[in-house]
Formats: sequence, structure tokens, C-alpha cells
Amino acid sequence: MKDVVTEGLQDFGFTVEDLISQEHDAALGNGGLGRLASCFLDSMATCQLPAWGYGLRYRYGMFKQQIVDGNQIEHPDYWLDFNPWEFPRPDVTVDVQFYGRVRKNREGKSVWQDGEIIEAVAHDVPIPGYDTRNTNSLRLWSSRASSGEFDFQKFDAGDYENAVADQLTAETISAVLYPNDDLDRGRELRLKQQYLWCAASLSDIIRRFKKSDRPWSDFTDYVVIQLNGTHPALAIVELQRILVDLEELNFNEAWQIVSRTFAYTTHTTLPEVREKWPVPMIKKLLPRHMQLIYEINHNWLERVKKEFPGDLGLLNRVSIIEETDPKTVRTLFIGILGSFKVNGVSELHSEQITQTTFKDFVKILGRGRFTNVTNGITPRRWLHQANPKLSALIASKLGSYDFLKDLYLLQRLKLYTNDSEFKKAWADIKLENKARLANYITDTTGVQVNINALFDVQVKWFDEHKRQQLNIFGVIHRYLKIKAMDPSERSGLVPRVSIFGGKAAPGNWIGKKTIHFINKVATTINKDPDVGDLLKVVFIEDYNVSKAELICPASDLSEHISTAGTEASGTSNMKFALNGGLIIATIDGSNIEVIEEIGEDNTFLFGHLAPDVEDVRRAHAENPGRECPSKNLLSVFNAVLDGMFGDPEPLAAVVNRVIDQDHYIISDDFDSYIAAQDMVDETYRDQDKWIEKSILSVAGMGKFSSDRSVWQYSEEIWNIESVAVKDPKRREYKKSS
Ligand code: H2P
Repeated sequence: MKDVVTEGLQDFGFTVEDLISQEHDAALGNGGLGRLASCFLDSMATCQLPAWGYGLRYRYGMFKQQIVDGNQIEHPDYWLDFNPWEFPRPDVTVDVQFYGRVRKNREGKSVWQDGEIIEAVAHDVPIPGYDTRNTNSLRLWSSRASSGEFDFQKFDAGDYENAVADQLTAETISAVLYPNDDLDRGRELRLKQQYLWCAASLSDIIRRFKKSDRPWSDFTDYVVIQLNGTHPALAIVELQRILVDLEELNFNEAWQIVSRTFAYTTHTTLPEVREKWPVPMIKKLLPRHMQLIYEINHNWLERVKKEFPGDLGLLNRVSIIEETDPKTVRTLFIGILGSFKVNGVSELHSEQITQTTFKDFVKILGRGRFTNVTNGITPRRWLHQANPKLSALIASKLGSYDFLKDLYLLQRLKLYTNDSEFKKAWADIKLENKARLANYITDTTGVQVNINALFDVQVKWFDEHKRQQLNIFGVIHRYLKIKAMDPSERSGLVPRVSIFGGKAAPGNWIGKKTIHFINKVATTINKDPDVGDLLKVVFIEDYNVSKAELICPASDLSEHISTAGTEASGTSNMKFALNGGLIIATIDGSNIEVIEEIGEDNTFLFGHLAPDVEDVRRAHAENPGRECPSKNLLSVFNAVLDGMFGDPEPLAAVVNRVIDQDHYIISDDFDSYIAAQDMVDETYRDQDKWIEKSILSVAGMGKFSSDRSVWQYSEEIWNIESVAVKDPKRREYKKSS
């Protein structure tokens, strides 16, 4: 509809961009995990797969980031104040029970009674597919007191505060989205969120199934539920509860259905089981679920005992209940046991987890339970919408926009790497996109950047393993090099703009220190007349999806430099490469597959390999006072600690972290990183070669469409087929003919 809208708006004196700029970014789906889910929703609708997305409608989604004096300040994000894309469904509500107690009735059945009821209310966000009539829904739940309004009796009696208290308590459940690494705060509320989400969604799924009047034995032929991470693992226990307590199936029969309904994706490489719930907390909040967890665990351990007699260690390691004080429930294990397939999100990650976190489960359940589906991104948003000119240029060569539905067609671009007219058009589009970003940078930060400089970007969450520190240390190294040069030699250098963006979870202190560090370094470098246009450092505030759409098309180079073996997949590498940016990367996560598709010659690689990282860490531990192995990095540290970027005290934490621990082996990878960056400069000098590599990057992106990912889920896990929604006009035509 964009053309129609653009034309219509012109009559009113507006551009379509004016209109779009009024729209608030969704405060959901901003980290890698959520954004992947958004891409999958787009792909499932486009591939005409009959699917629903379920989530929570957080009143305040991810916080808004402001940078004040170099520091991240968090503000609430009122994203729902204006959101024309959601349809409240007051008719679709589910009562969700919390607390209370369990008693046995006369027939010996467990009955969960009393406690409190919270009402979940549906809000639907339509997800239209591309070039199809199919539109799926993302159903988001918000919570409210089950009466839905405040207590009028109290209100009449003048007790105004208490009249609304129940309502406020109930609404708190869907109020805020906890950042993913803040595990200790608000734990009970977090558990309540997870349960409300699971219980409401399951009730909705079952209601739909029941409309068909089919027996429960058919359930798994019609329903499959993919758990996106461990957060919804409670759904497994909830379905067991529904089948046993409400539908009166026997325990084993119910478990057969449950464990053929769910499949589970893990998105992390962290070896420790992250989400654990204290048993007393579950007992209090969800007493019946705790009983069921014990029973599921009992049956499981009996099986393990039978198959591996006498192996007490194994029994302890795979038990859902961890014998800590107080005891805890390992949510991850519920996810594994209650699912018929478990997958990681890149080849390396999926392989790695079977050898570490899931090793024991592989031994017991067999390798066949574990599989891989490499992540992807939607080309509709990340190419066509973000970079319409590049999309049009590609369409002009390939003869149509079919590549937006079959991304492998991009391979044909390889034929045009010597077509000088095409290459010129390609380069012009990149320059235009850089100019667009440069204007944005000047408007928002006041920093003027040279659009002919190499735009080097790292935008993603601040997580220590993603190593923004390595990047900024590299920037300082470059700065020192420029300063040490005779001014007459400087003209031979390739000018750079280093662009950073991303948020740190409020509880991630080192992430916040790193943001501060980058901003302080930027301030010094940007005003240094010795450097001028040769180096600029920019921090883009409040990185989100709209900004990513502006940034990705404008990058010459982007950085995917996590310590090998720590990034499960990563998807921004795909977004940049699809927009013709080259990548500098470690041999980690999905980088490996991206490199395979684009070709090593067209990427800049460095760093230790995953199997060596543990050895390096062991060597650190054995030699605590060791010298920093990189002279280059030592000079960087000295410059920081000598006050080159202002008061060293607030900057020292980021440096000391590497000197003291260096868990992410920054010092061991630094020289190889610098060497790769030198290669980047050398390659960039030959613009013709650079553009050729840029075209080849795009040409190699076929595999990374999220359409491929969801097809793989459909065929290898869900066992579902596409169903086209028919065009009513065509139906009429058929009738009359
Ligand atoms: C996580 C992983 C990424 C992965 C993404 C989607 C949790 O994203 O760390 O490696 O690509 O899920 O599978 P993030 O760190 O951005 O929240």
C-alpha cells in the first residue's frame, strides 16, 4: 500500500516518512531473541504457515536509553500510548489462578483451590505476510484483576486507594519487561509473568482445538508448540495439569501427549543452567505445579536408574530438582524432558551444547532428540524496507522482486561483479545511505562525519562476550597511531567513522561502564584537531529496530567479534551483509555459516578458535600475574590510565577487567584483531575490489532468510504445511463460472 499512501499524503502536503516518524517503535523484539521471533512471525505469515505467536503485552517494554555525560540513563518507554497496530480483544479473556492449596477430592483427584484469580486479556497484532492474503496474529496478554474494575463499595466508602489496589497489583504482572540478565530481582513477579503467559496461551490453544470436537489422542496431530527459550518452559507442566486434573487423563497418557506437543529452542551458550526457581517459591505460587514437577522428576529418575544403574552422579546431574538450600527447579531440564525436539540456533552452537550442557541428556535420550536450525532474518524488513533503493537495483538485474520470497535467487548477482555500470549504481546507493545516516548523526549528536570515510559499525546489546571493549581498544590503538605519525604521512590513511549503539541491562554494571568508556573516548577524539576527518567515534543513543534500519544499509564494515564459542548465533551479521556491508568476525556462532556462504576471501577473520579458548583461559588461571601478551594493547591501557581521555578513574574498570581476569580473552585476540583491521584498510583503498566483495556478500545471503529457518522448523520439527488463505474474489468467480 506504500505507493498509494505516499501519493495520497502528498495531497495533504506530507511525505510518507512524516507519517512513519510518528509511529512509536514496538518496545518488544529489540534484543536478538525477541527480534528473531519477530522475523519468524513475518516469515510464517509469508510462507503461509498456520501459526500464532504468543507473548506478554508489557505496559513498559524495554527502557529508553539516554546518554548523559557519557552515562546510560534509563527511562520508561511509554510505547503503548499510541499503538495503532494492536486490537484489544476484551471478549478473549482467561482466568489464571495463583497461590491457594491443593486437596484431594473423594475420587482421589487433586483439586487446586482458593488463592487469587488474575484475568489475562488478549490484544492481537496482525502480522500480514508478504505477497499473500495470509495474515497471522501475535496475541499478547495483559493482566488485570478478575473483576476488571475497581471495588465500588470501597470507593463509595471513600477508601479510594484500596479501591484500586487490587487492580494495580494485578496489572503489575504485565507491567515491565525484565532485562534478560537481571535474574535476581523481582523473581516472584517474573515467575508470575511466565505462568500468566503460559496458562493464558495454552487455554487459548486448547479452546481452539476443542472447537473441532476431536479426541485428545488427536491433539498432537493438530498442535505443536515451539518454546522460544526457557522462559515458557512452565507451559509443559501446565499442559500436564490441564490433562490430568481437568481432562482426567491418566498421568502417563497425559505425559505422552505433552512430550509430543512441545519442541524447545535454546538461545544461549552459557553452560550453567540459568533459570532456576526456588522450590518454596513455586510451592507457594503454583502448589499443584510443584507436585507435578516432583512426579515428572520421579518418573524420569526411575528411568535413568533403570538404564544406568548405580550412576548416582548422573542421577544428580540430570535431576530437575537441584539439591541446594533451598532446593531449586532447573527450568531448562523441564524444557528438555517435555519436548520431542531440542534445537540450538547455529551449527556450532547446536553441536557445542550436545557436548556440554546437554551431554548427559544426549547419553540418555539419544542424539536424535537434538538438532539445529540456524537463525535467519526477514529480507522484507532488512532489505526491501530498510534499503528500498538497493532492493530496486537488485530487482532491476534479477528481473523481479521474487528474491524477497526466495532469497537464494540473490546468487545470480555473482554474474554482475564485473558490470561497471551496476557497480557504480551499487556504490552510489551505499553513499546515499551513508549520507542519510551522517545527517542523522549530525542532527542527534552534533558530530560531523565524512561520508567518504569507512563506516565501521557495531550495534547490539552490551554483553561482555560481544566484546565492544575490543572494538574501542582498537579505536584507541588507531588514534595513537595517527597521533604518532608525522602529519605529512597521515594523508595516506583510510578515514574511519566508528559507530557504536546498544543498551546495557540496568543490572549489567560492566556494560554500563563500557558505554561510558566509549563516550569518553569519543569526546576526546572527536575534538582533536590532529585527527580531523581521519577518525570519528559516534555513539548512537537508544538503539532500536528503526535505527537499525537506518544504520544497516549505511555500513561499510560491521563487527561480530564475540569470543569464539560464546555467541549462540547472532543475527546482525546477516542484516549488515544483506545490505552490502563487509564483516569483521570471529569464528563463532552463525558467523561461521555466513563466512562459508560469502567466502573467506570476502570477510575479515581473526581470533582464537572455540576449542582453544578454554586452553587460553586455563593458562590465565595458572599464571595469574602474567604480562599482557599484546604490546599494542598495553599502550592503549597506558594512554587511558595516563588520563588521555579525561579522569582515568571512571574508565579504569573496563581496563582492569582485562588486566585482572580477561575471561573473554581480549588481550589474546587483540593483535590478530588489529591485523584484520589493517587488512580492512588495505582492501578499502581498492574501491573496485571492495564493491565486488560487497556484491558477493549480498549474493551469499540466500541461506539466511528467516523463511528458510521457518521452513526447516516446519519440515523437520513441526510437521506442518502451508495453507493459503483463499482470495474471496476468486471464489466468487469460480462460483459464477
Ligand atoms: C540471543 C543470543 C544470540 C542469538 C539470539 C537469537 C539470546 O540473543 O545471544 O546469539 O542470535 O538469541 O537466537 P541476544 O543475546 O541478542 O538476546
